[in-house]
Order: sequence, then C-alpha cells, then structure tokens
Amino acid sequence: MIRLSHLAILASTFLTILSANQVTAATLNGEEPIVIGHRGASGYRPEHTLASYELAIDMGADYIEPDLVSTKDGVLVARHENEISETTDVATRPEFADYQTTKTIDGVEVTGWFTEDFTLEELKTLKATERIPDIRSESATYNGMYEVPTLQEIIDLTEQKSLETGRTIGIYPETKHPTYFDSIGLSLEEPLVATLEANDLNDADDMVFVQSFEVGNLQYLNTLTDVPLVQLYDEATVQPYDFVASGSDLTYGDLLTPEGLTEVAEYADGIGPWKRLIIPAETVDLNEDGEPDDLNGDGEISDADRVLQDVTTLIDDAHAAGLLVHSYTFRSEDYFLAPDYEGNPELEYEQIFALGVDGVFSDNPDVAVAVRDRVSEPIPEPTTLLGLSIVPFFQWLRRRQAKR
Ligand SMILES: [Ca+2]
Ligand SMILES: [Ca+2]
Ligand SMILES: [Ca+2]
Ligand SMILES: [Ca+2]
Repeated sequence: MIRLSHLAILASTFLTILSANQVTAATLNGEEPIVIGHRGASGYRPEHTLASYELAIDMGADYIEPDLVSTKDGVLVARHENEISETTDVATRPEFADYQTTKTIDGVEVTGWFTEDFTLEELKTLKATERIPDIRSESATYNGMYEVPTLQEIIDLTEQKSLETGRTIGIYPETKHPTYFDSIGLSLEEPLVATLEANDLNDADDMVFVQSFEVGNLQYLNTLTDVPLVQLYDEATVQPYDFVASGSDLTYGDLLTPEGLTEVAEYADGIGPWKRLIIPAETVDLNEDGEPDDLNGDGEISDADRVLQDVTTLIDDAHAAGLLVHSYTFRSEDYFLAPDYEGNPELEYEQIFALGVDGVFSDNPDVAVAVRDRVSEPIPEPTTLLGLSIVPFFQWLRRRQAKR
C-alpha cells in the first residue's frame, strides 16, 4: 500500500509534464480523448456481434458500444434497432415468417421483425448480417457467421479481453427507444442496472458510460446507478422522443444552449452530440440550378456532398457546464466523409481532436486510435536515461488513470 501511494505521488509530479500538449490540454479533464468502437468495429464486421466488438478491442478501442433492446423474455441484447430485418437473416427464415408485423416505434410506422417478439432462444438461432453491404462489401463476407449477443456475453468478452490485453476495456451501452419499451412492459433500465450490478460495474469509477437519446430515462437512471451517463443529441430541430410523448415543445436545440447544458449537467456527466453540431456541413449550389450539387458525382446527395462550415462553440459550452463531449459517428468511407477531407479520414479526427473533444464514436477504431495516439503524443520529458526508461510506465499509468 505504501509503495502504491508513493508511486501515485511520483506519478502526479510527472503527469503535468507528460500531458502538456495541445490535444489533452483542450479536453475537459486534460486526458487523452477516448475511442469508442461504435457498434464494435462496424466498418469491418457486421455490427453488434462479438466479432465486431473483439476486433474493435484488438484495434485499440478503449470502449465498445452495444445498443440495447429487449427480447420477449426481458433479456437485453445488442441490435441497433429492435426491428432486425436489416441486421439479421430473419427475413429468410420460414419458421419466423408469421412474426413479421407493423408497429409504430417513436411515432414512425415500421414493418419487419422485432426483438421483443422473440424469446432469447429463438433470437439465438438467427445470424447477423451487414447492414450496408453496398458500402461495406468486405464486411458482408462475414454474413451468417455470428449470433446476436446478450449484454452479459459482451461484458464477458470485455473481461476476457481485459485479461488478454492488460488494458481495462470499457462498455458504453445505449438504451434504445426507452419510452417504447416501457409502453410494452419491457423497461430497459432495471435489467441494465441489474446486469451492471451483477458484474460489479455499477460504480462511478467503473469503465462504463450509459447513453440515451431520451432525457427522462437518463434522469431515472441517475437515481439507480452511479456510472456516468451521457445525453445523446440528434439534430437541433429534433425532439427527444420522451418530450414528444409528454407533449413538451423542447428540442435538442434547447438542450444545446448554455442554459440547456447546465440542466443536462444535473443528471448527466457528458453529452454525445452528432458531429455536425460541432462541425456543421452544408450542401452547395455552385451551378445555381436550385438543387444541391452532387460534388462527387455518384448520383446521390450524401455527406460527401456537404461542405464544412464554421465550427460551433458546443465543445467549449459543454466543458463550461462540466460535461464531457463524446461525438458521433466517425467513418472512413468516402461516402460519409466531407469533401474538405479529400478522402483522408485522418484529417477529420485531427480536426475534432484539436477542438478538445473528449471522445469519438468510430466505426473504424484502428484509424481513430492511430490519430489519437499520434496527436496526444506527450512532449518527451524527462530526457534523462532514468526518465526515458520510465516514460512508458507513466504513460501506462496515466492511461489507467484516464480510464477511471
Ligand atoms: Ca448507438
Ligand atoms: Ca423504463
Ligand atoms: Ca446545384
Ligand atoms: Ca454525391
């Protein structure tokens, strides 16, 4: 014990020197920004599979991000949506043909197959598929190989990989459509907290963030758990769905103002804004035909045709309210990149890290980690022989501390 506290004192002396660089100085806590493997390493494997999460960890992601929905028997599983025809082979399975139905989810009519109509046992017979095979054809070659994982299986994976890699791997679960799941008697928060508790992951210093696009369920979670909570933000004109359901007029835009952020800081520890709320991008009409220009000539208007605009003050405003900023979603394909980056996804990470973001949700964690490590490189002091040999030790120690 004496030895440990001694080390901590020694370390703190050096930490100031080692973190004296532009990127870490601009983050809320002066720590390196974290890389969150968005749905795993979903640029390379069908999303929300153990294979996708494991690859993200192997690529150096600090956290992996499962989106959580419920089965009929109340088990939390990872799918981007409760409607699963885009991410599993369910539509090809005759035994489940009569499970196809139409429902209204958050005010939108959706036809397909829904996790809440399947028992875990039934769901486990399905195989995951690539959601956007036209853009991610390589990932689609893994179709049919993996199951839909439960939250517990994902936690087990992080524990196994933490032992294997010597890094503590975090989880960053998202509760999906909490108002909807409440309405069908399958509330998400209680089983989530029970699972965290059962795995001794329910304390403020555990490597867990819980995120949601809704507000009320985060406020409720704040009464159930000490793990940090993150308010996700959609476009400014959109309303959190629980606000729609309760008849409130408030939008994400209202939660973006300094006053709104102060309110969010009452229950949340961070915000997860769409990156365009930090670095806006707009289509252009240079040929003045009244239509947005198809800048890359692929016949459709996508992020590749939206030109970057002046950055907003959101990161500074959130930091002023004491909130971490973890922004989404960073993707390497040209289809998703603003033309300003000229096909080089590293430039986008460099830009957002220089603005002081505290973390990024990335479909390509290998690229995110490479840039993060490069731009967070500490100034190489101390330069004595002793100093040189202990620098990696203090880097390791600082990383450990950053993850607490
Ligand atoms: Ca998510
Ligand atoms: Ca609930
Ligand atoms: Ca035009
Ligand atoms: Ca285009």
